[in-house]
Amino acid sequence: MENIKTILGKFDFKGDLVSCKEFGSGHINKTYIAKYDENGTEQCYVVQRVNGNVFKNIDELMENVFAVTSYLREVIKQNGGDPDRETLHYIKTKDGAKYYRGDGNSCYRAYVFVKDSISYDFADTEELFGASGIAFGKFQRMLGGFDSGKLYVTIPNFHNTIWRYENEFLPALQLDVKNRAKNCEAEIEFINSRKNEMGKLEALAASGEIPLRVTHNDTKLNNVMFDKNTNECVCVIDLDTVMPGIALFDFADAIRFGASTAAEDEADLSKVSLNLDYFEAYAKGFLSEAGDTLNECEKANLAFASKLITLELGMRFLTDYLSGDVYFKTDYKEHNLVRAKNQLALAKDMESKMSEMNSIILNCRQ
Ligand code: ADP
Ligand code: GN1
Ligand code: MG
Repeated sequence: MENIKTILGKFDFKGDLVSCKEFGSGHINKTYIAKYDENGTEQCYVVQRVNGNVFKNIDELMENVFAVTSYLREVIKQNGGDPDRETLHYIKTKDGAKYYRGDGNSCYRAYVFVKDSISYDFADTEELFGASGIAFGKFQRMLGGFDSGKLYVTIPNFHNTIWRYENEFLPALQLDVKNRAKNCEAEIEFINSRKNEMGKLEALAASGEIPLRVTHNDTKLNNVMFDKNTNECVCVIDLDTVMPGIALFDFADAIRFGASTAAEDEADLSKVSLNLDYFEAYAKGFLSEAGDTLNECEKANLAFASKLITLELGMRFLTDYLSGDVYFKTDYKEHNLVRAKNQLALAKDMESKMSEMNSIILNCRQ
């Protein structure tokens, strides 16, 4: 495979290369931060190798991200904001292409590192987490006028939980290629016993009660950049899964990741629960921006969606464990099983707190 310096040379970056390091804690792509010196001024760029196993059509993916970021730039300008800081700025290759296709079909794309920004894997305070709710709510609101039908579906059925159950989980369980099903009987039972609720949001979308909107689909806390001096939200990143979708999942995925009392791969399940104060802080932030965009049916399902996506992620991690760890990056042999147990414990805790979660949403709406 080409070395990273050769890849960097394909992009239209300014100045001389000073350093390039691998960076970030994402489960899918490989991210590098490259520092350049342009006549004494530091310029930083993010270069990513896109995971071709996950994203089958990079042309469509890059069309989506260019379309959405161009649209956001205009909205941000109209609102008097700074488009260079408040949305991603992709850099084309020296040949004018949206990405570089290297050896072995590997694809790389680049954008400007958001200056003086930082991302967090865990929010130390509910204020910080609430601020990320404002960021994703604003993202939803700013894209309210963008026709979602113009976007390609980069990963079909991405948050179609019942589809994932029937077409990914059950086949993986039946094949059981690594003979691992015996290690997770309780988790399999937990998932199977919740089959009936997996199709609820899809059914509401099919009946038209929930509309398809432009959605981010991967609203983890570490997909928001904060100002490293003031901790204000600057920009939403990781736009690979921007597609037509159900907006509820953008709220829900952020809760799943950021309102848990433990990391997504914490093995000690006694530490895993939903922090209701964090849930409330995020709901307030998100609804303050996106509240007018969402309809009644969407608002009524925010708490349920949080539990559903947590169940979905538990099922996705378990599917990958059963399949021999072929999708998510893992650091050790049982990593996906630990993640699955963690997510299912969190979903169970949310079930016990569902009426409190619903009351919090009702209060935030008043
Ligand atoms: P992944 O799909 O692997 O999660 P991301 O696009 O989220 O990849 O990038 C991984 C990490 O790199 C982010 O969590 C963030 O810390 C950092 N990062 C990505 N893009 C930028 C950017 N434009 N400016 C600053 N940091 C960035
Ligand atoms: C992946 O790339 P990253 O780490 O932001 C995954 C999400 C999961 C998440 C779980 C394209 O996101 O769907 O929710 O891991 N992205 C894709 O941490 O599958
Ligand atoms: Mg990410």
